[in-house]
Amino acid sequence: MPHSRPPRPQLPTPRVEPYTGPAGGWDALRRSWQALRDEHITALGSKTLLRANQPTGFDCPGCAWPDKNPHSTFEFCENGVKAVAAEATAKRIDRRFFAEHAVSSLLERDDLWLEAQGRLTEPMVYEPASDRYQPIDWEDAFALIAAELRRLDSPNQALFYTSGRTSNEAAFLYQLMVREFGTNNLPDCSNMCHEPSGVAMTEQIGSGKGSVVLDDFAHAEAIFVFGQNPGTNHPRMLGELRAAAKRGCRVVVFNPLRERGLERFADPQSAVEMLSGGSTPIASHYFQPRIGGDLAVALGMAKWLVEQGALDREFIAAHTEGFEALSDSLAALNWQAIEQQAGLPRSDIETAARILAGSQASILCWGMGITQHRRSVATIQSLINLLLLRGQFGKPGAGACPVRGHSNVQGDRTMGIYEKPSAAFLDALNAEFGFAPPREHGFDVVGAIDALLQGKAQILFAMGGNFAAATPDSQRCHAALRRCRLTVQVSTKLNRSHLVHGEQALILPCLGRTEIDLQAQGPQAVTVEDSMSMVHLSAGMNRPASEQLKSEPAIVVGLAQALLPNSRVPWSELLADYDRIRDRISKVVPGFENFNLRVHRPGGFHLDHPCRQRRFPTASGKAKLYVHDLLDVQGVQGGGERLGRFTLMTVRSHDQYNTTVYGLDDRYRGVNGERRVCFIHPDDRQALGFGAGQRIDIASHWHDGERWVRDFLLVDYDLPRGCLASYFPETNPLVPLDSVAERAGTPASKSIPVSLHARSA
Ligand SMILES: Nc1nc2c(c(=O)[nH]1)N[C@H]1C(S)=C(S)[C@@H](COP(=O)(O)OP(=O)(O)OC[C@H]3O[C@@H](n4cnc5c(=O)[nH]c(N)nc54)[C@H](O)[C@@H]3O)O[C@H]1N2
Ligand SMILES: Nc1nc2c(c(=O)[nH]1)N[C@H]1C(S)=C(S)[C@@H](COP(=O)(O)OP(=O)(O)OC[C@H]3O[C@@H](n4cnc5c(=O)[nH]c(N)nc54)[C@H](O)[C@@H]3O)O[C@H]1N2
Ligand SMILES: [Mo]
Repeated sequence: MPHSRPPRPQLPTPRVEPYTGPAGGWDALRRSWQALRDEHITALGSKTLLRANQPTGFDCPGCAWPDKNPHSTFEFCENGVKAVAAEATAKRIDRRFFAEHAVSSLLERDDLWLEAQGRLTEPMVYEPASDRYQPIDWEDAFALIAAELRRLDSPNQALFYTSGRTSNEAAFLYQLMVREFGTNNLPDCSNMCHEPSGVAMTEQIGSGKGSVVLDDFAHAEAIFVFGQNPGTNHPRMLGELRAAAKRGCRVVVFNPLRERGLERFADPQSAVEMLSGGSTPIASHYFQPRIGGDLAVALGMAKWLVEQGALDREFIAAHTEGFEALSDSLAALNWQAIEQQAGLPRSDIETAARILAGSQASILCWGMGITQHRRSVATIQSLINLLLLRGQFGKPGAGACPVRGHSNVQGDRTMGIYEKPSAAFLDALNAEFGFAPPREHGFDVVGAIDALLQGKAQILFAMGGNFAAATPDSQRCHAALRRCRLTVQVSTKLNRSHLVHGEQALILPCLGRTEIDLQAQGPQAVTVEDSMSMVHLSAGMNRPASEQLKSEPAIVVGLAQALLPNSRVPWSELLADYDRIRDRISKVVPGFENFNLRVHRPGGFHLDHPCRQRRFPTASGKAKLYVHDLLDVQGVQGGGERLGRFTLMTVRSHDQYNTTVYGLDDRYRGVNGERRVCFIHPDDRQALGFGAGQRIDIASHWHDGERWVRDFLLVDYDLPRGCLASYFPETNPLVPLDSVAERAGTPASKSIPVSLHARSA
């Protein structure tokens, strides 16, 4: 029945019951096995996993947490298994699938169903008459894109998005092609993720990257974890936290929501824990501020440190500037305002400050709970102030640790995937390749959507990712995509961005990390950079999902040759042997000297971080103590609970990788068989007159009107009053396009002002 509407999927009845076990443990192993079985790859999958994060294997396509060195045999976790299984799946989507399903019918399917169809196998082009994707030759696809790009009035009318799985080699070639074409429009997933960390730290300490290495976790006396859920998103980090907790290191958590993984963990890699049924408590202190309350927490902690004189005066004098102004502004702050904004009593904030003061080696980790707010840059700079006041740079066991998301998101930036490249980077490109790269800065993700809506851009080319689902304000973003003259998606799996497309649309299927990448000079390895600036090789060993797949570098080269016939870049030569790409990288990107030599050593190499030597490459050569005030937080919060207004944070469940939905369960939060849930404090629910398990609609409130999502299940949860949590991407329609982090442009998807409403019949 090719033309009929899809049958309504048989959804299991949602089941909500609090999860009382530890994170990890046998449940994690069971769910890993199930993931392999669901993808029909129990044998291949197990073989594949033994090569995950090994010196001669591939880099896990899951998160950016670094590998242990020396490596253990099993360098993966439950959610790494899901990511690998999703890529190595035995399921395939071929031309018959696309012939059978019109795009309009696929649009009615949910993300779980789209993902479950399997790997894309050949290039496809959209045919409006039949509303279907049809096969197209690679050469024709490249010619079509090149022709459309050349038709533009200006290269700045094209947008080139990147998601963070793209390798260093592919990213370097990609930005090279885009800049030779003539634009810096290189928005990326970072814009929605750790952009505020980069902005804040570059201004403050002269480097946008984290300063710690994995080994520091073994030397820390206190580890602070702000706004991050490692049990789900960086499970291997729990191994580090567990070891630290076991030797008495304080683990201090700030998170509005009680996250199981931060409370207890049974390490599947520990035979003793697994066989004895034991587990290890992780957090020594678990504080639940209100959403967005971290700025007040950081200011309160700093106020206490200064007032108690618990300072590293030598470090402050030698390496920082701005102490007087900071201490004056902290003295003027009153505790009542701090407590009110933080949603925590003064005593809690002082307890945390006392732990910091008593620790000679402190690490500060943070994730999306800190970056996806209007005042995230101010919050991060206020948190880094704490490290500076205590001299926590340039010694073992201390430093800043923004925990990155995608496995190579940090490397992509290093390779020049950035809409605001530095002059020095562009000069180096110019010197090496002999063309004048454009100097005008380009659009970030939010700017790109805006440019499409205003008709300033007409073409979107996406190297991976899922632009239509990951971005804010879904309705406006979809309108923007539909206005495009051409959308091109380089992808491994079917997703919403193939269905919400431009007038013309292409799907270009590519190899994944686990697959053999065969080029003219033989099988190739790529490189990636993890969250702690370790650069290492990654080589797949599975047969590609289809003979027609191309590697990302091959796709860039194919397009570059069609688009830039007079280019002096020897594209085919570079593609034949990725060592040659790395040689070019070593001439353009600082820190990559002798790249091939160093990266072929087992474990790769570490990119120097100046702050580890107490060098702060800011204009003055000193780290800056920043003054930020508490103003406006209340406004940002959307009015407070008394007005029936709540602040909603959009988070990940345990069964998803960003927009890729693997299943409908969120084990550690006790939710099964449902993703349209809204976590709420039981007293708030009762005050609104709603029953437990009632379904409601959610409206967000912004200066330009209301946005709605409907039919969400209310789930009682341990989080502060006035705060709500739901999953992304289901709630992305609620995030206003212009509600972004100040100076970083990151959508404020963790602080959406909303109200809850009974379902209209
Ligand atoms: N399995 C899996 N792994 C992943 C991903 C995935 O989707 N699935 N995504 C990858 C990517 S791209 C990224 S960026 C990372 C994301 O990893 P995380 O940063 O852990 O991302 P979130 O799930 O968004 O969770 C944010 C946490 O912040 C808390 N939070 C929200 N608002 C606030 C606040 O105002 N203050 C504080 N203190 N806490 C707050 C939430 O309760 C939640 O625990 O994970 C990466 N790894
Ligand atoms: N409301 C809300 N929105 C958010 C967030 C949030 O917390 N709340 N988080 C934000 C964050 S932190 C991020 S990083 C973004 C993520 O945004 P994106 O990076 O754009 O999204 P993903 O879901 O990671 O992309 C998944 C798709 O990538 C493709 N893919 C997978 N592997 C490969 C590969 O090796 N090569 C290629 N070419 N394609 C591949 C597959 O087709 C898959 O469908 O979302 C952001 N959006
Ligand atoms: Mo991310």
